[in-house]
Amino acid sequence: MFDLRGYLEKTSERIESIFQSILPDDGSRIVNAMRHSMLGGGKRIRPALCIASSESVGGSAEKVLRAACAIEMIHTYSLIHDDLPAMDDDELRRGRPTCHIAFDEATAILAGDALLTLAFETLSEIECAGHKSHADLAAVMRKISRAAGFRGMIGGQMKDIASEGIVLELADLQEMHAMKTGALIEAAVFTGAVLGGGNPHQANALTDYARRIGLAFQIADDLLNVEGDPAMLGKAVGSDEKRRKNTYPGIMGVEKAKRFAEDMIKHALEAIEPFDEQAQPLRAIATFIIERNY
Ligand code: GRG
Repeated sequence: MFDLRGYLEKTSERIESIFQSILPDDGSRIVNAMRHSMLGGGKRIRPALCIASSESVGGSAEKVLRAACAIEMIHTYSLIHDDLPAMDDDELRRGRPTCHIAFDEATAILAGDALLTLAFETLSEIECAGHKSHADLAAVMRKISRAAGFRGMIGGQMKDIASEGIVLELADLQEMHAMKTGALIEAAVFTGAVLGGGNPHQANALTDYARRIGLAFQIADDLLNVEGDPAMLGKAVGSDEKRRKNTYPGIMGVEKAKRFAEDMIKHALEAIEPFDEQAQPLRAIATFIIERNY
């Protein structure tokens, strides 16, 4: 059986080591805040997906490590800003004080901005080696930029805020989450496929896989906010109901939401059925997404 725990631990070590080399400790307040949020926590699902996607098309982890680290920086920036008093106002993240609690609000805003910009600086420095063309790298940067921006994560967050207290239709909820959570997950898988040397046919199948696990990931996140253990999650639960947020369990009930997520994972696995055993990490991550308790 595939050792996903070991795979995620190794991913975490790799990402932390790359990040330490990109942003060594210089003792400044802004770097301390960036390092506080980036190091020592988080499942590292997005970088793991990027690496696993590369491996599934015969590429290596090394080929995509810097891009995977850049994607984790963008994700971490979104968590820092999402935790701010103007957003979800949370004090605990990844089992530690959120950035604005450990530092202060202004520093947390700047640390998020600095991680976002550092991510794109890091992407721009990826060497155009082997068969990779500048057009491939540009496609990756475009995909990640769109996923992070107003057509993706930020647009989804805006819809989320605007719909607090209003009951959404399922299709609108799905669109909101495809933007807020799904787009960056899809970008991580796409990046691995392209930089790993996959062909367009493989990239399409992997995109199909990514869209389905992205949706299941958000359903699982919603379910954990209802049923999860704060000690395991390293963050508070019950906040969605308090803020009258639109969630899958809220709209369709806990049991139906669970079945919906299971269905999504079944279809995701079907999308990558033609891939060989090198896609085992992708298969294990898909299953983990709905079975996780953190
Ligand atoms: C620009 C002011 C400003 C704010 C931006 C972009 C944004 C705020 C928020 C994005 C919304 C967001 C946080 C989406 C991600 C939702 C989600 C499921 C997060 C949890 O991801 P995990 O479980 O976390 O992968 P770990 O800690 O394991 O990395």
